[in-house]
Amino acid sequence: MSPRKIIIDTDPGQDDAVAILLALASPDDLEVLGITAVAGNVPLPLTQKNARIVCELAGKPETLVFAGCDAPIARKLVTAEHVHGKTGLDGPTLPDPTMPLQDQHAVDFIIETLRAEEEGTVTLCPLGPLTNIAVALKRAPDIAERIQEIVLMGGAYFEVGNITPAAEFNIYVDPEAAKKVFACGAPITVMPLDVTHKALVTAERNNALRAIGTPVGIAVAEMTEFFERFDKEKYGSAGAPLHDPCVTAYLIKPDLFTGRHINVEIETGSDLTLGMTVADWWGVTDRAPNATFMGDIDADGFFALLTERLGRL
Ligand SMILES: [Ca+2]
Repeated sequence: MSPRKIIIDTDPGQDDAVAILLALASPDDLEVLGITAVAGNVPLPLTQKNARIVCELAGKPETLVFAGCDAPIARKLVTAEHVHGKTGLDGPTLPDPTMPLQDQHAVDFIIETLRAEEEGTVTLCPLGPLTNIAVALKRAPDIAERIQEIVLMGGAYFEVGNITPAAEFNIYVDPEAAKKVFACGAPITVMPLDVTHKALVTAERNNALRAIGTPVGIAVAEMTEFFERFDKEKYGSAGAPLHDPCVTAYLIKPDLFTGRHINVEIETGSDLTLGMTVADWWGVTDRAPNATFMGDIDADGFFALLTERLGRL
């Protein structure tokens, strides 16, 4: 079977970095057509730079990296330096990238790629606010039916919120974009906090990553140690949740995850619950299902996959 073609849309972010590394470590499973950066955890000049730092760390400087939207569709950008540090990639000391940033705008790349590739063969992997994807859908509505699947990290149901009591960060930052994406009609698979809060980097799991002994293994261990300080304090959990790699792990090994095909709507009107993913987990409405909303993960299997794959870089 030929590898699945993906575009990673991202706001690195240490967990984005791990998601990208997992994809680049798995060329038999995933062909990364390009990486499109968006403003999110940190502003765009840093996310596009961080994406290139990660590609070079992976030893894949030939990867195409594009810069996209620098602000949400209708709101002021909210960032998360309190979690990810000033650079977005705090933890390891990594060199500034020398590989180029592509001239083309990320949105144009997404549109052109979906039009150029055979229909139903390109999967979008949004790991940050959904601005780039929504702007592409708005500008080129014809691409919606050409998308094989959108597999995204965002939202929550049982875990409710992490940036506000009601909302997860990626959806909260650009709720209008999320609304557009969830209504686009393409198959959508969601990795919400309900899943990612079970993908915890315990000391034992982090030791296994460090024990890979390569620059990638050591950098990943240092990244997770950095944002773990914040998460442990916040959640009192055994380790930091590794959000975004759930997306790329799902594409490699979908059996690690279970969920429900349900209706998910995005709150854009209420100040109190802005960006909430109103997920009809219990099927109490007759609204049509529009997303497969994951609820559980085989965390040991996930970390085994991650450790084995990162060891290949
Ligand atoms: Ca992210």
